[in-house]
This record gives sequence, C-alpha cells and structure tokens, in this order.
Amino acid sequence: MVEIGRRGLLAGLAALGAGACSKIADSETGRSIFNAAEGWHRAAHRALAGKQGLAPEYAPEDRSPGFRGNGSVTVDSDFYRGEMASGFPAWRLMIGGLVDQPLALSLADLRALPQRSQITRHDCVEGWSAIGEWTGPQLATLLDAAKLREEARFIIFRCADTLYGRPYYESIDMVDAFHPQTIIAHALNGEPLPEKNGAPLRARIERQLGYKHAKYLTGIDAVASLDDIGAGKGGFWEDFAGYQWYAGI
Ligand SMILES: Nc1nc2c(c(=O)[nH]1)N[C@H]1C(S)=C(S)[C@@H](COP(=O)(O)O)O[C@H]1N2
Ligand SMILES: [Mo]
Repeated sequence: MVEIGRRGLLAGLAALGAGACSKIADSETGRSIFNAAEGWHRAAHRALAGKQGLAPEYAPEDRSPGFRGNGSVTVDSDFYRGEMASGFPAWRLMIGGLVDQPLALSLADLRALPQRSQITRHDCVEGWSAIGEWTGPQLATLLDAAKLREEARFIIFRCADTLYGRPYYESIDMVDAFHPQTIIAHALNGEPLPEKNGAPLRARIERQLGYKHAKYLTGIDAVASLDDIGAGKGGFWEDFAGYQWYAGI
C-alpha cells in the first residue's frame, strides 16, 4: 500500500465506485464484476484500517497534573524570546519539499483549520509517562492543502532548537503522516503550548515514543529519502545515539 501511495489507492477506489459500477451492475455479468470489485474494495479498506489503528485515548480526569518538559525546554534565540512574549505573531510553519503548493502558515491559519483534540499518554524512552490533551489540525489536512506529490515517502519535522549543538529534527512515513491522531498541536490541556512543551507548535505521533514528537516546529518537508537529512538516520536521536527510527509503543 505504501509503495503505490495511499492517495493513488484511494483515487483508484473512488474511480471504481463512481464511474463504471452503476452502469455495469445492470447486467448479470456486470453484477458479478461489481460484487468482486466490492469485495476487493472492502479488503483494501480493512488493510488500511489495520494500519490506522488508534492509540488509546483517555478521559479528562486522567490528565497528569503537570506535563514535564524534556530535552530542549526552550529555544535559545532573541527571536524566540520575543515571539514567546508576544504570542508568536511572526512564527510561520513552512510546508515544502515534494509538494505542488508550498505553504507558510501562521498560528491563526492553523487555528482556523478543522481541529482534533485527543487525550493520550506520552511515553519517553527514559522511563516516564504523562497524559495530556493535545489540540491542533491533522497533518493530513496540511499535506492535502499543500498538494503532496506522489513521489513523497517521508515527512521531515524541522525544529527551532538545537541539542548538543545539532538541530533537532524528526521524520515519519506516510502511514503515520496520514494517521488520524497525527496532529500539529498548538494547545495542551486547552491552553497555548507551554514553552517547555514546544511552544508554539509540536508534532503528536501518538503510536510512537516521545522523541518522535518534535517540538518548536518551524517546517515540514516532504522528501523521497532520508539519506541527505542530518546524518541520514531520520532523526536527532537516531543519528546521535542509534535510537530506532520506528519507535512503536
Ligand atoms: N525540538 C525538540 N523536540 C523534542 C525534544 C527536543 O529536545 N527538541 N525532545 C523529545 C523527547 S525525548 C521527548 S520525551 C519529548 C518531550 O516532550 P515534553 O517536553 O513536552 O515532555 O519531546 C521530544 N521532542
Ligand atoms: Mo524522550
């Protein structure tokens, strides 16, 4: 499915449903083709649904009283301090790479899109967890608006901070990029993101460990390969300490 591209698959399914079927279903032969196609349609949907399994979501009363900050807890620049103090008026999330319509989105733009809120448990590889409610647009909405190209295979998250002198970054595949719980969060527990948790924007990749959830987001790039990004392993911790690129919980 990943090879032929999710969008190609869905476009194919739509064409099958919309055009041919209503006409050929009138004849006996037509009906059997139609039924076979319907079976294939259902099977394809089941395969996608398996990949789209949701991370557990929790009730409001389960939220942790405080959500700890880990790794970078600020960005060391005058621009960041000025933006943090004034509600991030000049912050832009740049969406580029293998897209036909690059975008530069303000916080107001992101808040105006359809929003998803989810109460999930964050698991850090260092052995702590916290439950919080995250709100923001789905990454899928942004990638559709930017007209993602068929040859894109990975999404890179660019961050404003550095850790041990290197820029923090992360990456995911298209299954996680289009997963319904993959959102670009601007709020935690109903408030704008705190500085320590990645203000003004961070990724939520709910089926993977904490280090995949890039904070202080400045850009999202669609790419065909991870080879030329950072040291080529797909993320800061993957490059720096050999952490797994797919950090499934
Ligand atoms: N930009 C950036 N994103 C980051 C990190 C970081 O140091 N810089 N640390 C990661 C790690 S290891 C974890 S556990 C979470 C911590 O998120 P929190 O600070 O909201 O608890 O952010 C992840 N995303
Ligand atoms: Mo972590």
